[in-house]
Amino acid sequence: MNTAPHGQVNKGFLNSSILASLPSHIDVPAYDRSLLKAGIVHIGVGGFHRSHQAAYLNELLKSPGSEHWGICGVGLLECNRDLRDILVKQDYLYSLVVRHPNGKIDNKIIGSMIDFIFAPEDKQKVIDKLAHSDTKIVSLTITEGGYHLDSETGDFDFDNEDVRHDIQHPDDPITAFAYIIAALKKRMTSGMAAFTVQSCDNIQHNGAITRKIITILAKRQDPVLSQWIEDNVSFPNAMVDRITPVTSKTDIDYVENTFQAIDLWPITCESFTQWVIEDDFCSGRPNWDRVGAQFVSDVTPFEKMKIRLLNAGHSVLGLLGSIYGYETIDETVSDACFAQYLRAFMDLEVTPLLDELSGIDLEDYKDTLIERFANPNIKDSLVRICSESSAKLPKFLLSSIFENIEAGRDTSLAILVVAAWCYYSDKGVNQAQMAIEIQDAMETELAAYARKTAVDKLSFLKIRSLFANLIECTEFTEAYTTSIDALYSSPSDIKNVMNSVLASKRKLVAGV
Ligand code: CS2
Repeated sequence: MNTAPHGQVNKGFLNSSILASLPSHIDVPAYDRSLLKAGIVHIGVGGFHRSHQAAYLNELLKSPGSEHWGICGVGLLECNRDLRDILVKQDYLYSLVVRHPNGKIDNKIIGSMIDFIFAPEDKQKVIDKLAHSDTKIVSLTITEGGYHLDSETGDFDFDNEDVRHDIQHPDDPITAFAYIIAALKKRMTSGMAAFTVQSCDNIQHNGAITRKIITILAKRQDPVLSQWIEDNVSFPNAMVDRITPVTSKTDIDYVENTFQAIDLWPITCESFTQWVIEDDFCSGRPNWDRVGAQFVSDVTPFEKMKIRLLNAGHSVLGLLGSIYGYETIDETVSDACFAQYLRAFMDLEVTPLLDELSGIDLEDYKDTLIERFANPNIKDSLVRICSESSAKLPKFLLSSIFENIEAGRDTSLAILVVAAWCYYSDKGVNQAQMAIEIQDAMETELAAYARKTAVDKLSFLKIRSLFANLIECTEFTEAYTTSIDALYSSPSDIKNVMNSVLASKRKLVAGV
């Protein structure tokens, strides 16, 4: 994150004392923040949490009656130290700049967060907060990688170093799951009610998966605790959506000029927002439906639609666009070659996998997605989109590939994206030979396997924890080899490769 420019400070730093003096067009929290109690403890206070859940609560708090639904943020990682320092300095306030596609901008100060605990400094404080009687919901945005799931088995990775530590030292937690288990144990032992664990990550069945992880981990410690969790804790599934780019210096400067105050970590996001939640909360919940969220009994079809179209669509544009040399999603999708490829991928390789959803017209949904991606006021970098692809692609893209192969359907458009991921991991440069910034926990392993492609075309697929048994599937490997050959023989023309894969696909669909 960039910090605010120093040395030009005649504006005040954002905090409670200057709210009343901000320009009148800024939407400031008009509610009394001193009355709020932290009914929600949120682990993983990234940009997305601040543009989404915290923003929904900010709207809800504008009407009286929800004062017990303030948020206490928790940062588990050493890299959350700056965020903690900034939030403390700003009385946990931050600016949210909502940019509509037509150029309209909503400028807000979000006041729903009232505390923040930085775990590396005081782990017990986090456990005590989770176990506090005010805490009714513990919500999570710990990213797709934070769930430590193996693509091959679908199981939780007990070999992960942090997980191994947590099993051996349950009183000195590292992962979010171990903190939650320690707090639930405290609640069970002291006869308190449980809290709801609410995942807000882009994983299908995010609640069910969180339940499974927490109960099996707890079982290793104490089967009675695990059973108590099964019986008392609810884990609602949810579909979450709002595009939130990484904060840039331009965003910081915009806030300083428009809000006439210095916010060291503002958030910018698109105007679209969606939250579909299973109504399963063991200790009560805010009335999020009063401010636009939707409660349903089964979120599965919504999650699948969003993850397989939006998130996978992002990865399609991100990997192919990076190789071409684009830097943001809006510039990539404004290129007709990429827009057509994306649309064909959505129509031909994802739509057939989706269930009917009452009230949602899939054609409109896809049109809206392309408009959202094209929002020229949201500069969402391809570096962000491609970051942690090793945690994202299995859930966003490979799951559709597996389902299509299983159903005997061609999936060559998605297969080119996997081949492009290999090429991107191997070369690390775009077609103009400029370095691509790759951020991935598996970067070294990805590069090592990808670099053997010249001598073994299927080398990349040997990373079984990602690709499971795809290497044994000829429907996959034939199309993959064609794409690898095309990419490696004409590396300077990704659009040509995309057009030729798309043309073959269209012929196949037309039956010619
Ligand atoms: C993105 C998501 O990380 C990614 O690859 O697809 O962060 C996406 O912007 C959000 O899920 C939108 O709701």
